[in-house]
Amino acid sequence: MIRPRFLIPAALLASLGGAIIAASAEPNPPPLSDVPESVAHDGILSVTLEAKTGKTNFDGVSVDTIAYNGIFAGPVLRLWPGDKLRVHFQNRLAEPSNLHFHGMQTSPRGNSDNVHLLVPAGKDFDYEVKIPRDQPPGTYWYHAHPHGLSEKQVGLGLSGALIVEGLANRVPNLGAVRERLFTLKTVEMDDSEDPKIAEEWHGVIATINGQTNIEEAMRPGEAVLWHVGNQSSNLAAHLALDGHKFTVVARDGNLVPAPVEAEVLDIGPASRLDVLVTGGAPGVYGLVARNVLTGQDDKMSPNRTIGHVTIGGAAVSAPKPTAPKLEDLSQLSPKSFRTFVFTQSKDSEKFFMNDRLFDHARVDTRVNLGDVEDWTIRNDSDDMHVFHIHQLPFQVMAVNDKPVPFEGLLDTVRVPERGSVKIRLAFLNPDIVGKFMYHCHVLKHEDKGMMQVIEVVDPKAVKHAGLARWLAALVRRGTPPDDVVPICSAWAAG
Ligand SMILES: [Cu+2]
Repeated sequence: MIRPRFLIPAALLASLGGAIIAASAEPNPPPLSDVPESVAHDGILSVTLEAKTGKTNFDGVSVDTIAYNGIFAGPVLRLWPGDKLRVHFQNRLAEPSNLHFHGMQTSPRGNSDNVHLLVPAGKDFDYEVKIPRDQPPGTYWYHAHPHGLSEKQVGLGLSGALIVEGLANRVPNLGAVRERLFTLKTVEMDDSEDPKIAEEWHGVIATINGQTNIEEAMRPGEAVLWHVGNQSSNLAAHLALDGHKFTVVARDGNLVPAPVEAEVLDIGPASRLDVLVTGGAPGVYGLVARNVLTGQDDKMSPNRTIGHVTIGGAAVSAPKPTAPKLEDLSQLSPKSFRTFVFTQSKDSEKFFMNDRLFDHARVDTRVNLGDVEDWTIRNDSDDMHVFHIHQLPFQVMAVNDKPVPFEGLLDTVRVPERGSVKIRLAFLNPDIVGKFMYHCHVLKHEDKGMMQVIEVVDPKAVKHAGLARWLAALVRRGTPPDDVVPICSAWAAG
């Protein structure tokens, strides 16, 4: 068994990280993991995130990484729906970076969740993100999103978990449960220079909460709510716990209409699952990352053990969660239908959506606020592509043209190779007016072009902005302009 030799006591880590990111002196809820956390108080979470290069030790192997506040797993941010998140971002890299708050149904404008904005090397920037009151509680994350640099920056560590509190209260009959966080990150390595990495990991280091071997404990019969997120740049995660099944209660922060049992958690890059784990008979069980081919010769394994769960102590009885009542977008009627096709060049150097490469200055799709649309995302390749849209979740209506029953909303979905998914999007939230992105969340594909810009336009605001400009020009020149001001000009400066 591989045991990490670099474990820093949790209390020391917390004191190191806490000194940098502590939000308040008020007592915090129980920690979700050994990763330093910052918890909102009185409706505000103020943190400093410093992006800088450094070294991280994985099982005795020192690897060049990039992290926030020196924490490879990423400082954990915890807040409630309706809270304000203030991030003082310090870019101490030799290249631009920025922040995206993945899954937040918030404004894409100004200093909110605006990935059009780049923070130059060496500069600071203050983000302020209003978490909507109706943001579904659950597991989200924040990460670097500079086009062309995303794969590298996220892949070396620039991400962290963002927990919107209150999920357990929304699952009927669940009651109070212990909650734990499992942030999955894979570091893809060129291992040719380090024989030790080649022997043990063969180019892929799979970690949970920044460690190559975590130790968890629970009681027989105890139900624990695990928040599991895959923050890898490119690789899907397949997580299994020997001798146990998971009960999925939410995906991408959105409750599922009925709890679903799973033996393996299949989590594409950027996806999250909130699952209940119920402790079985006393014993030690392996936490296994499946289908991550690592090691060489006799160390070669497609199933790498990256942790253990020890079950012991007095048995307790687990609650039986029941189905929540959820909104189903199939009740809505789509007004427009669009198709987006993922393709790539033969040398895999260019990745296209509808034959276009990303251009931040171009708006590819305009949608009116209040509209409901059905989008068909087609994957005309043999590669894994994962569709993600910022600012709003969607409902999968069909896979490979076959209608699927309602399974809750998602913000990220895998598009089958040589197949398609049809999704329904309801652009109803006035906060999301503005320009934002949809893209493949395999970040090497996004960096090489597989991303587009959507603008959600409020027709009323356009009318008013147009009228204001018309009046201003009339006063200035005595003649009215013949065009209408697009809404984006109202916030471009802000
Ligand atoms: Cu892709």
